[in-house]
Amino acid sequence: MEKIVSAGIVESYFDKLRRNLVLDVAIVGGGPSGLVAAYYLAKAGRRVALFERKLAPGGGMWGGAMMFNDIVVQSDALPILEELGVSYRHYRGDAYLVDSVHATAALIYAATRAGATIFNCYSVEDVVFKDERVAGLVVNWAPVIREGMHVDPLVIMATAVLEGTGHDCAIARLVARKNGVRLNTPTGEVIGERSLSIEEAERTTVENTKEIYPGLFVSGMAANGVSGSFRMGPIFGGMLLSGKKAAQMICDSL
Ligand code: 48F
Repeated sequence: MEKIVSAGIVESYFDKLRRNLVLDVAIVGGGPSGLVAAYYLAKAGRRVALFERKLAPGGGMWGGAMMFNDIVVQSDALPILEELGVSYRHYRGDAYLVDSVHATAALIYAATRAGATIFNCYSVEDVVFKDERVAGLVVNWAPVIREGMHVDPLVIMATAVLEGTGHDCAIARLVARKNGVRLNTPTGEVIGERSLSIEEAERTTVENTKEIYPGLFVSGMAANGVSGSFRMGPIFGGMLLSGKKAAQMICDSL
């Protein structure tokens, strides 16, 4: 049994990795917007993989607000919760309550069940930049990056890259800085997020979900970060709608 267990894992893992070296869409970050995008892209029949640097995908959704593990979602995002099998209950006005652990687990399950592959413990450290477009990801083990080990990365080629890295928007930043290019933002650069303002932030998260450079799309909090809009705290309707919009835009562009 010992030999079979190890052989099975090694064979299966490297087969999975080999099948995902060339993708339609590579998603950076397994927060709610990236997971929802992965679900809709896989459902549309695209070859999509998501790269998450932590052990558990889910980003900022697990912990609710200050580790009180409930989140709020508004009515316009309820059809997404229903499609993904997430339970919710009405609270007041346009606020619906969702158990954040249940919701995060459901998003991960829905994305993988639809056919998206998730590679956890992968850090995206750079992009492939070819013919003035983003053409893939440069990836390494997250612990290699954390330890500062001098180990060269691998490359994943992709027709489109979606950045769903949350508040840092690190991928857009490095694309602009390293290649001296202007992004499709009001200033041509990564502006950085503003303070908290819920209604405005929720609306602009969806509005700012777009292709910011040929081959590079942004979703979720990264979309607001690059375009200089507000943060919103533990309300997640905009994240879900942003992921769905990103998937639709990418499908249209492929
Ligand atoms: O921040 P995050 O949850 O992304 P999101 O979809 O959702 C934002 C909300 O959680 C919340 C909010 C309220 O609505 O504002 O913050 O915008 O998840 C981002 C994920 O990306 C991973 C990171 O570990 C997290 O799980 N990530 C970030 N940089 C990298 C990365 C990287 N370079 N390589 C791989 N994963």
